[in-house]
Amino acid sequence: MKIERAYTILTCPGRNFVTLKIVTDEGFHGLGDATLNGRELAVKAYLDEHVVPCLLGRDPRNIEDIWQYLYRGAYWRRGPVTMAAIAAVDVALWDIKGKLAAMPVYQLLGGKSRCGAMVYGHANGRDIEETIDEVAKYAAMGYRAIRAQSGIPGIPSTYGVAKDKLYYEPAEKGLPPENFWSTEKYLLHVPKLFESLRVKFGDDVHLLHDAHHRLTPIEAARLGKSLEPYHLFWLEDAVTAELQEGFRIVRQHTTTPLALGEVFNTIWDAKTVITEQLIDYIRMATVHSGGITHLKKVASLAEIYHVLTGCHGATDLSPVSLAAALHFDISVNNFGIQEYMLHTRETDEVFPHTYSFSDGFLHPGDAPGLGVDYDEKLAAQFPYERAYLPINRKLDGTMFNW
Ligand code: EZ4
Ligand code: CO
Repeated sequence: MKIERAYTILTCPGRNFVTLKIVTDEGFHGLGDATLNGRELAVKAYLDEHVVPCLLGRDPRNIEDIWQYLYRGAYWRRGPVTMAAIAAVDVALWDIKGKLAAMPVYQLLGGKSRCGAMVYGHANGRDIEETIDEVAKYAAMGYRAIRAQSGIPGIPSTYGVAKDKLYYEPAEKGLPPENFWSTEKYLLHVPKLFESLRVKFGDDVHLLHDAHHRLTPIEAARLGKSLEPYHLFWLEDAVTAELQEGFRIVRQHTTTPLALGEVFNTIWDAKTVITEQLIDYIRMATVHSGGITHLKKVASLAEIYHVLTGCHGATDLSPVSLAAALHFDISVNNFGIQEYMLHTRETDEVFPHTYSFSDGFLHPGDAPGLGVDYDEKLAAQFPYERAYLPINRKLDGTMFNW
């Protein structure tokens, strides 16, 4: 069996997605997500110009060998563009293998470890009252776990607090918008938010929060400590993690569980925080971390250090990525939770899929492969539009993290 054709398809049904389609000489095809928010065309060119020519004629069943060929063979290792390109190939090959075996991908990964993947939804409001209303909506929809973000008094706009509620989209068309930030105001506000949420919703619902890499280790330690009475499921991206050792300081001060890794690309990015048990949840996703093949290795390392998985699942990860995550989630033993943001109706129509939500859980379905298809005709109606994540400045104008 040979790879006969492989090509990328770009579409923008509300936001940009890059998808790789691999077709075999026996008529099977597989899909892989290659979307890197705000840098989409870089991954597309990497695939079109440098990867696809090397794939033609290869046996699509040799997933591990093709992964190593693309990783080691390039000489230039790691990085989000490279690893997203490798991920797209890898996930498409798992999709093909599932179809060949006439099995859903989770069966190839060891079968089911649980009936479904618990997900968390995104509730965000301009202030505490509006955030409470949003949390109530997710609770009413059956969510067991809800991430809560609120605007901060005295700061005009905050990343992670969207205008569009249910279909939250982090990127904006055109050039990057600018947000402003004050750590002092943030650290005073967040404990008040979670105190109000516990008073309103009680102790049962899992509450999560994302700090989007904006704190220093000692500030994160303070936040974690001040949130302990509200027993968060996790505090995400408390500190940027280029310096993994920074998490030692956070860890020694607080029992609030820590989640990290949505921007990581390889196991090396997570090595110190996992092996020193500095985090509780690893957020890496197939699309930005070399696909199912690499994420399985990350999960195996994490498992022996009591770290659970919590895959990134924002709207800039396509339905192909979400499906790949779900097959992974229900098969590995050390699954923790899955992020879930609803895609727009147009996106769901471009990517018809078998996964489904019920009672706070997502289920991948039992179709052979990933269970996701791609409507190329419909996709062609939504041409690419340049869009970026916002940038963030301190109130005095200093460029800051997100
Ligand atoms: O900022 O997916 O936890 N989720 C997040 C997301 C990310 C975007 C970046 O492209 O932090 O909203
Ligand atoms: Co995040």
